[in-house]
Amino acid sequence: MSTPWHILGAGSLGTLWATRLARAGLPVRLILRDIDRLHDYATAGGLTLVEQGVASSYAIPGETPDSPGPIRRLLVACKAYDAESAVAGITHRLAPDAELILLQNGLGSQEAVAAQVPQARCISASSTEGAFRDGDWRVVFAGHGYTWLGDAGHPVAPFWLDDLEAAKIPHEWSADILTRLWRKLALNCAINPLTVLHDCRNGGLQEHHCEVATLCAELTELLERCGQPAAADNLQQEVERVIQATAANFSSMYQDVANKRRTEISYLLGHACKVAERHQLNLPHLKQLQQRLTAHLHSLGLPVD
Ligand code: NAD
Ligand code: KPL
Repeated sequence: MSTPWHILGAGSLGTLWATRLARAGLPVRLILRDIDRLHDYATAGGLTLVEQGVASSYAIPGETPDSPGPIRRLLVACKAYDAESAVAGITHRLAPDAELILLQNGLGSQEAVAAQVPQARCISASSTEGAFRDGDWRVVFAGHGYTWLGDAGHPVAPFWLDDLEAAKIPHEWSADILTRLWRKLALNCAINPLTVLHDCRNGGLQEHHCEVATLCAELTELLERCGQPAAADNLQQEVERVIQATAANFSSMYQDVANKRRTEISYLLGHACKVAERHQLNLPHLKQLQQRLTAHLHSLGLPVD
């Protein structure tokens, strides 16, 4: 029998992965936060994936961090701010050859998790797939995309990419995953906070062209300074392309704020500002953006970290 996929975080992306892997006949196990969540899940009877309006349910077995048995392959599908504490709860179960796949957006959480599990191989992922929850244990597949996976310290692709192939999860092994993560972080820093502050869809930023251009210039400087010139390449053009291509959409940060959910600010803009400071790089507009966003979140009673 092939190695089970343990999924930590039964939210949007975790469910999107779990259901597709299960549909392909692969062994999958969900790790729920605690016994109450496990009971709740057992009552629901499984996870439901809604694709093009059609709902399919999968009775994937659930467990808690305290369940017995080793974990050899773990998909960490929590938000960036939860990843470290969630992994801390299952480290005692990790097999010596365990592999972790980290689905978190932004940067900072991957390093924190890897430091916690020095014996394990940590693979970072950057995904453009889109999913959202429309009920408990129920996820809508909202946007087809791609997931890049890579391991900055070890360029050889794992054999289990075959499982993703079988599950029809579009993916590619990336030799420069850090560049991909930085590029996405830069895009998110140039777009997401401004959509929150200007209360607009991504396309609304076409009216704030100068502000976007100034941020792109500072982000380019940052990427070049921290050894990511490829991520800096034509950043402004790419940001403008994404703004146009996703003009009708609300950014993920906009949606988090609109739904009164904690944002991943610390792993996006916060991380960019922290790295700039480490390099003694003065990026006044980026810093001001962080201050404006922090003040805005604070005024709404949302966490600022
Ligand atoms: P989500 O909030 O829908 O799901 C996270 C899940 O993790 C929640 O169910 C939460 O209860 C669970 N969780 C948190 N701590 C836990 C713990 N200690 N034990 C067990 N479960 C725990 O989040 P999401 O939208 O799936 O996003 C996950 C990551 O993927 C984020 O970093 C996000 O930015 C990134 N991402 C999401 C999408 C998307 O379309 N949803 C797309 C690309 C990237
Ligand atoms: O990834 C995004 C998000 O909303 O988080 C895009 C669409 C690229 C905007 O930054």
